[in-house]
Amino acid sequence: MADQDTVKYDGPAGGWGSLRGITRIFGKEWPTPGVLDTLAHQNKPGGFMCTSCAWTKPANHNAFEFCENGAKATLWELTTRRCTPDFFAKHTVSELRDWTDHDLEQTGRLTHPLRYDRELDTYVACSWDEAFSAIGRELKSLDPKSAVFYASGRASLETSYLYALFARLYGNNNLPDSSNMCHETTSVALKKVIGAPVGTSVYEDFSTCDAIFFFGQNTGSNSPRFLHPLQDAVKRGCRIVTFNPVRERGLEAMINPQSPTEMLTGQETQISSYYLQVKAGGDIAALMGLCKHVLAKDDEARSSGRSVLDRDFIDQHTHDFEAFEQLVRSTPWEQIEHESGLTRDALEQAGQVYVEAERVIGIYGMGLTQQVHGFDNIGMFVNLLLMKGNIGRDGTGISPVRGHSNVQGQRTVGISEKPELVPLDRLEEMFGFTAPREKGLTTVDACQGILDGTVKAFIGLGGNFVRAIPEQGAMEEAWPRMRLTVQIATKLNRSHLFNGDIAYLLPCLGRSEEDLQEAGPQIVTIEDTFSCIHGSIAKRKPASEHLKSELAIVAGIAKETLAPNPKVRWDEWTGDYSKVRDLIEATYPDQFHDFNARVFTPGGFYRGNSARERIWKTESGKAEFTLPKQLSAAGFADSAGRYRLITLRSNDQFNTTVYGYSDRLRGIEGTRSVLLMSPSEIRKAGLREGQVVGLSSDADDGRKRYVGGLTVTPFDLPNGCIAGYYPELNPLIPLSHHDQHSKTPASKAVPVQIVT
Ligand SMILES: Nc1nc2c(c(=O)[nH]1)N[C@H]1C(S)=C(S)[C@@H](COP(=O)(O)OP(=O)(O)OC[C@H]3O[C@@H](n4cnc5c(=O)[nH]c(N)nc54)[C@H](O)[C@@H]3O)O[C@H]1N2
Ligand SMILES: Nc1nc2c(c(=O)[nH]1)N[C@H]1C(S)=C(S)[C@@H](COP(=O)(O)OP(=O)(O)OC[C@H]3O[C@@H](n4cnc5c(=O)[nH]c(N)nc54)[C@H](O)[C@@H]3O)O[C@H]1N2
Ligand SMILES: [Mo]
Repeated sequence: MADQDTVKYDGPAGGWGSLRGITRIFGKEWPTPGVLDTLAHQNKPGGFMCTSCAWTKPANHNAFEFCENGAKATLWELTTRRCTPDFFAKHTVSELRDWTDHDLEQTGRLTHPLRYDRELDTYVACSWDEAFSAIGRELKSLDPKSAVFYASGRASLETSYLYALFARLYGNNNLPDSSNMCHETTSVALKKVIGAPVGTSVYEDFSTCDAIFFFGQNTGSNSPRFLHPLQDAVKRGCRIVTFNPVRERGLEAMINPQSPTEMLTGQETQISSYYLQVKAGGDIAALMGLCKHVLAKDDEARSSGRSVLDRDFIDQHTHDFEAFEQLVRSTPWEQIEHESGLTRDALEQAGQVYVEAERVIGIYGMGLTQQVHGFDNIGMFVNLLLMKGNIGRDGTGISPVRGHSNVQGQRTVGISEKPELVPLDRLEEMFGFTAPREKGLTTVDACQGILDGTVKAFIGLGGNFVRAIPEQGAMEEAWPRMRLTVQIATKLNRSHLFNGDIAYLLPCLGRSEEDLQEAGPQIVTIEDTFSCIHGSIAKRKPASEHLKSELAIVAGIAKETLAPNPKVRWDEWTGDYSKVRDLIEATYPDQFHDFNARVFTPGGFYRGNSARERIWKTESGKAEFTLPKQLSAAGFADSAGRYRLITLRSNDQFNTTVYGYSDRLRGIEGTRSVLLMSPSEIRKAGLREGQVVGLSSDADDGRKRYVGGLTVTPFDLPNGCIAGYYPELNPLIPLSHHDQHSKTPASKAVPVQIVT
């Protein structure tokens, strides 16, 4: 229930608010001419593929197939502001550490390759040749195992393939990706239980499903174009059930900004039939409750000769059902209610939607993956779907909504610290080398290595690693102890302000900018959340004549680092990306056959998924039921004064890129330094609205971590849970606080105390 005192936005998602959001950025960013043309072609076949989220780019697209956030991302990239060497001549790097994330990126596009000058404590312009040879020289002198090659999920399939190849030719599998902070739980859990590391639904499934269960994914902010098929589904009678501690407006109601009637009449569509405010970390218990209801209904049905469970599917296609059934039956409702924070009644009502639906899709996001027992969250969600054969049938499926626009694709073409997921034998044959076979470093391992001094070099292909990771205080201190740090980026961010002995900041083209190489303008490709591959072609004039493409930068560094090898042709590949697509096809012939010919397939080409065909590449050869050992996903015990902190994104940010200070959908304006708390918790803690407080870590390691200056803001949240913004609260997350199987940092239930 919403509390009267709660700050909240009563408007729907989409609607006029989203248009105002776009026009505000338009005013602020002075985008280059031609930006409207770019937006008109955004996410359409033969057009440019947005750099914001990984939502699909359908063949039967809308007139404008971009959302508020996609438009913001494009405008942010096509700004006329420039961050030049003159800017750095006026500001030291130490001084810039006091700037906000917003202000750093607001300086505009980076224009020149830059070297960090320690004496001047600032960046100075250098030549590309200087940068490449200095980086190559340093990498050659280091043990390859001590270097990390991070990627943030945006770079194309072509660049990503070559980046991963470079790391392996150099001698390591140290290829962590933003996915390691995000959906790595998915890659590990789904691989284990259904034998495929990605979701099984495709876009068309949304037109035939009868129910959609949402766990911890915030569609309105993070994948707004998904609201269109959702709205259509609701209109044809599909029921939506949401589990989320926060009442997110996008999952409550929406107005389609592309429908003149809806815009003029204010007619909104109610999205969720049931909205259950589960406790942060309470999903294993909530899912257990749903499964318990399904079993109870099956017992009833069986007495009259019917069945709720899909017994044929369970018998033929799954493993360990009996043990799972026993676990569900023996778990008492009181425990489920306690751990989920939900009543039996509410869970039974939601469970009944599942029982009655013939075809169900399970959607999830960071609410499930960023938990200490995130693996079990996903295992339980799959359990629920398996009970009624809701995987591998039209209109069904398990469907993680991926984050960065090409994060899934980067994993597909080899950016992975897990050598067993990469066809190393084939690479060895193609490029005549011996590939490293030892496991590489995840994000958490890389952080550990930087802290203990074993990691000596860090190359960042995009992203804002230092700001996105946990344990930010200690990490910022340790970072400068590295020998070499290199960041390939479009805009200045906090990670560029912590530098190793030798440090370079290399500016690259954005995806909306024309990429001219020897063979002419180049196409790049990306993979969306439904495993569809899309070509992207960009026409805007680059922000500076000194920029290079990401692919050319990777090739430039690789060439200076590695010994010559006639099978490795960096210049040829840089001159013509279609040759890199040929390499991808040769490496993954089943998924990427006829790659160059299929680049502009409307709606993308589907690279397939075995689990969708009910082929289970698991240990048992069947889909696995998972038996969680605990009902709480939070991974720590509750105690007096300890809260579960949820770190949230607003619709006015893309990860660490903060466009502005308007969290329109949650009604929080003008500041991000807030502590969201239910009015009853505020009273219980003896606080008052508007009071400025701090948060300190309450992890059992006893280590001091603190963030201050947070204004207590009443907000509709379950008891025991408080919330604030990512990345500002990242210093509070211990490095050891991560999913037990995948090491994804557990940013959605962090143990903290309030300090007054
Ligand atoms: N505008 C915008 N779009 C984005 C991004 C962005 O920052 N801004 N980031 C992109 C990236 S990289 C990613 S990974 C995706 C992330 O997109 P999402 O997966 O939606 O991630 P979050 O917004 O971090 O969290 C999702 C939801 O989980 C809920 N939640 C928190 N704890 C729990 C819990 O214990 N249980 C349940 N059931 N729910 C919980 C939160 O209230 C929130 O609504 O979005 C992508 N798209
Ligand atoms: N507490 C907490 N922490 C989290 C999360 C959370 O929910 N809570 N979410 C996690 C998740 S899901 C993710 S994905 C990570 C995100 O971590 P990252 O992917 O590392 O971070 P971003 O903020 O997406 O990176 C932004 C920077 O990317 C650069 N950039 C933008 N476009 C381009 C481009 O086209 N090319 C190149 N080379 N650079 C470009 C710009 O310099 C910009 O400043 O954060 C994680 N951290
Ligand atoms: Mo992400």
